[in-house]
Amino acid sequence: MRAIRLSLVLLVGCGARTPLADEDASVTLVDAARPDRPAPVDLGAPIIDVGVDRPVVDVGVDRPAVDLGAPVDRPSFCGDGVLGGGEECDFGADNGPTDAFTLSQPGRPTVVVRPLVGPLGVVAFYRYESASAHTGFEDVSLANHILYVERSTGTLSLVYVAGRDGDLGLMPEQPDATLHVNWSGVPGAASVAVSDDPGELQSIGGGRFEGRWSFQGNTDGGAISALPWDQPWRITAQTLRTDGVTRARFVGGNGTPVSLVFRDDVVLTHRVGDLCREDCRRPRCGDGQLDGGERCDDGNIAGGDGCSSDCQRFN
Ligand SMILES: [Ca+2]
Ligand SMILES: [Ca+2]
Ligand SMILES: [Ca+2]
Ligand SMILES: [Ca+2]
Repeated sequence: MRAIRLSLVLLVGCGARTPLADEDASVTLVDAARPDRPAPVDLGAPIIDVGVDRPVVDVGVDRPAVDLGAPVDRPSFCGDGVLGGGEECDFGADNGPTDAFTLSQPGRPTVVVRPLVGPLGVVAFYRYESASAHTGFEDVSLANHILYVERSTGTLSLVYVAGRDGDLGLMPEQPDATLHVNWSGVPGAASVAVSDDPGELQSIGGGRFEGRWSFQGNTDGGAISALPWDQPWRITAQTLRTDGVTRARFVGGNGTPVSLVFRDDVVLTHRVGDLCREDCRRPRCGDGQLDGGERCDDGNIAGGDGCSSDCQRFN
């Protein structure tokens, strides 16, 4: 019996929880441990940036003056407009193409062209017969812009011819055509050498010429001569109205004719004067490039081979 009582005591002892000093006091203890908080700070109204310019505040930091010393000589380069070592010329932004003749149309790359050199005077070259031209470049519905030079005299002309002579018996025949073309920028010395047909190509003053053509089964056109070699010029051909002509090309001395956008302006530029290439080299007679101031350049400075030693004559 004693043993049983002991067990009971032990069981009671193990199952009984020792009470905390004060169960309800735990809340009170936490509160008591919290430090005193400072009184809330009044932050005032929020600062709203309404975008008002704030004055620049001079914070007054003195920057030390830096002595950069004497200017340092910079090396010259081609295109700086200063003639440097190894350069034959340097015109700065004016360095560029030196080609005597270039052809351009809006939105297309500029191409270098040369005149077609022939033995005939321009009137004979045009060979106006049966109300038509017979240069050999005529074709149905095709307009040719030809830059032509007579070999013996060096006379430079702009020839324009559209259509083809029906009397040649070639088919198809040139359909009925109406063509209005204006030229502007023609140097004052130039004049109409041939009009196909008479009166249809004429000077209207101020460097302007106009062609007003109607033709059926043949050609219309003409020639403007003599364009100066010794001054720069820029001639624009503007096609205003056309029926019966649908294609155009430029014919020069470079071999293959240059196809043109028929209705777009055609600008032929002649360059001359003191010229400097993009690589700061001067154009030279005999370098094979027809430069401003030259009438020919066959790649040598020998005469009697079609281009004289000074690039001024076709002999
Ligand atoms: Ca330079
Ligand atoms: Ca005619
Ligand atoms: Ca040359
Ligand atoms: Ca030569």
